[in-house]
Amino acid sequence: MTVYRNYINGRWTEPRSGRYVDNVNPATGEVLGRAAVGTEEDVAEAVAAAKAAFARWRKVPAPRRAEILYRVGELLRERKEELARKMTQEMGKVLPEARGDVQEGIDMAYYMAGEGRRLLGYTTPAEMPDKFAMAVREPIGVVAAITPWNFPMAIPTWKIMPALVAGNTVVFKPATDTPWMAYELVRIFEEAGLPPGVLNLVYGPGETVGEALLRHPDVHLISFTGSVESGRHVNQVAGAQLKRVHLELGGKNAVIVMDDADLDLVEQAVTWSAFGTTGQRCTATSRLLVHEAVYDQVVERLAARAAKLRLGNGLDPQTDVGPLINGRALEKVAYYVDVGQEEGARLVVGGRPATEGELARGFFFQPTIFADVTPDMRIANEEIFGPVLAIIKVRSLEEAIAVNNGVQYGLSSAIFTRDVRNAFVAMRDLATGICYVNHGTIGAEIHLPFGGMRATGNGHREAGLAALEVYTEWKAIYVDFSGRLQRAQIDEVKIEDIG
Ligand code: UN1
Repeated sequence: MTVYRNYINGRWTEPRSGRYVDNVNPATGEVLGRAAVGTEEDVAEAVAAAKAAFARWRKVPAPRRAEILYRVGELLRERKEELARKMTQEMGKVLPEARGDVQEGIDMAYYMAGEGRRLLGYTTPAEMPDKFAMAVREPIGVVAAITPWNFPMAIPTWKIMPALVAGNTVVFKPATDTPWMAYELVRIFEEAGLPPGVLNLVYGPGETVGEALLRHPDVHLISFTGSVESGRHVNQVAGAQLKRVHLELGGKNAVIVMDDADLDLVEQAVTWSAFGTTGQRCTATSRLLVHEAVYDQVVERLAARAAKLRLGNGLDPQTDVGPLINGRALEKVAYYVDVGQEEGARLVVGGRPATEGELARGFFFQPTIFADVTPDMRIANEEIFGPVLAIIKVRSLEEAIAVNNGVQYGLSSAIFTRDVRNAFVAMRDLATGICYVNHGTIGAEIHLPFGGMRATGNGHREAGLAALEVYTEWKAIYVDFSGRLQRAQIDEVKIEDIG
């Protein structure tokens, strides 16, 4: 059994609490390891280490910083299979998806390693003669990366890698449900040659360890992925201290199915994006807005397909859908199924925990579809984060777009159509940060901006070049080589004086 300790200033250290919690396999109930319960003192030590390391790390040439990230990418690639197997045990997602999660980390490592030789700023003409002007990117300082359990490898890399290549140092607080992946990732950074203090790891609950990071005056940037409620709290506490806050919050993503859609493709794509990762992606499809002309057909096809999905341990190649992450998640999903029934939606498939045989040991819930949902129902507005799809009938593209945009979230959306006009209207009018045509709502690639509008975030984006906007700030530099006092906006530049 592995014991995951905090990693502070290049050393694996006991938490000050002396306490550890079990890391449980959500498919079997087996205890996989024990994770440190960090304290405020551990956070203070980690922040102090990150602050001290920043003084040097910010001056290491970015291409050199990038070489370490590249090496991390190589190590992740070599260990992809081993890491994926561990991830499936720790988090439950089926093995091919766990491989994909590690792959996102590899992709991000190589992509951000490339940024080490770019991190582009710009030069621009100065308005006075014999004067040079440029804008360069600077690191911000100590970054707190607070990450969720649903992409336990990918999301930490989305935060840590751009932060590091830009010259920041990091304190990483992973989700309590996935300490193993955090441990493996930090070990790989250590092996790749990252200097002590540049990346620190503190385990523990949000209420204590997370809170201490929000409040610590030497933490300059909080990057948080999680619920809207927690995100609001992060923003209030850290924002009040004028820290930079980057938030990736919930989703209530919809797929629009038009009357001219390829329904075979819809069937496959929606099943994948609604029930893949057991619906536990911020990008998961949780609403399906179906044109009335194909409504009955789509409901019937999806229900038949959902009923055939095989639940089980994600290591078993026969399994389509793994467990939910823990008992609280199972209760939440069951609660929303009750809510949907009370609201008058029609349960067409699923609706109960799955407890046959071996499944009783884990947190399994049947893939569930509600039809005849109306846009005002709670199950059409609130994020359930489980295998529950709400199908809503619409009469036109305009109505579908209005329903899509009518929720508080704006992460991902999609349209299935063969009509180029429908596609372009949807691309223009869907109010989400990510938009797909003829593809479900999941599966974003790491070199494009990732994030959402309205309550999904606070305007920042993860991944892609957009990540650099989060992890750097601009410095405008003016060099006057005229040898005299030149006052911008005041002294007139006379063309005849120019020699
Ligand atoms: C998430 O659920 O928070 O786009 C991230 C996707 C994945 C990432 C999801 N690449 O579905």
